[in-house]
Amino acid sequence: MQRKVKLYHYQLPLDCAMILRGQSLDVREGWIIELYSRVKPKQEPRSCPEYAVGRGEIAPLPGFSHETLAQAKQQLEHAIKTWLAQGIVDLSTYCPAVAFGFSMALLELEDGLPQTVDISSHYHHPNSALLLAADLGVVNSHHTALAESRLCKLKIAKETTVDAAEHDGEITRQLLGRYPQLGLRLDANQRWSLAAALAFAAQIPPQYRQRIAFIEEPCETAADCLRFADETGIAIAWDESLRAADPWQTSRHSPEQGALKLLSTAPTAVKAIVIKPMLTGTVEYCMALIEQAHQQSLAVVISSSLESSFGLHQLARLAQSLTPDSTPGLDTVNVFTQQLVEPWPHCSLPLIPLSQLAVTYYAHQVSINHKNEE
Ligand code: OSB
Ligand code: MG
Repeated sequence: MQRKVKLYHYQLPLDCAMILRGQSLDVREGWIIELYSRVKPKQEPRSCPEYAVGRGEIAPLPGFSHETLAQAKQQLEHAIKTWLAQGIVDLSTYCPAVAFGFSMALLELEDGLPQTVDISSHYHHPNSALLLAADLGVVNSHHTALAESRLCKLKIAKETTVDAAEHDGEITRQLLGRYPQLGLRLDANQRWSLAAALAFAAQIPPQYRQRIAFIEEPCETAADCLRFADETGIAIAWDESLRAADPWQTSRHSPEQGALKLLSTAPTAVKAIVIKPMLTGTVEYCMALIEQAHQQSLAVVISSSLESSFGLHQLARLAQSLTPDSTPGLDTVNVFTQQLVEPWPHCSLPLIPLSQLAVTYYAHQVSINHKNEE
């Protein structure tokens, strides 16, 4: 057999209220795919066949992914059968979760994904900006980490009133005042009106504003986000807008009409884009977006879609290879009660090995009359 595939299914309980706000998701479901491809035996031709292995995670995020889990499963099996039969599969026609996870497995199979994460290059946190809710209790309980961090990401706009936005502004100002070395990324998930966003900014003294690297999507509309940036001098970043400009169903064959077009006209107030590969597509497509963003002098933040610790680890490796100068946004392992396959740095949650997951085997049946090679 030249190729075979194992597909592991996982279901992990989680609590993601802080990150996803209103949306409730109690169980994260997905697959780890393992691609096996036979490598030529080096010396003894009759020795056991040896296989190179590549893995990837496929996990559409309900409420964010356009594809359902059932659609992803169906497409995944189609991709598996195509790859087994032909050794090649055009992933650009598949939904983002399948396209991304399968392309990661192929990349690993071809040794294209660096194996180790160089922890020393991120002095503030091994693989990610520390992710916190804009809550005084939460902030206080992370004093030690904050005192030695260069970068922290705050989830703001939990409540959307002008008063609540002002309160978020106060907490942000206190953080910047208390920790003079700290830079901030903020994420409002399009939840503020322009008035609320301006009430937030009014709490931040102008000399502090440059230490806010960006606010992701402060307002409901892109136009208001740009107006906010114009009026306050606080930089912004695209996350949701980038994906809205790029629904894979319509623009996957002509990305220059979707996300790439949004990037080609990026105003100066836009400093960064957030790429969530699981919601975006193949590694190759993510690379095209990154290249385009870099040409526009935009920073790129590779970010989590609440993958398992296995998927987070792969994203950290990918980020290190594609965006080495930018700290990725991967501090989400704590939404889970368990880790999967790969331990995340500094995380003490119990680890589930692949052997404890339900698995399905796939192999190409050449013809019924053919003798099995193994
Ligand atoms: O709002 O950016 C978001 C995770 C899943 C879905 C949406 C979001 C997130 C995160 C991940 O915030 C963490 C990050 O981006 O730094
Ligand atoms: Mg975001």
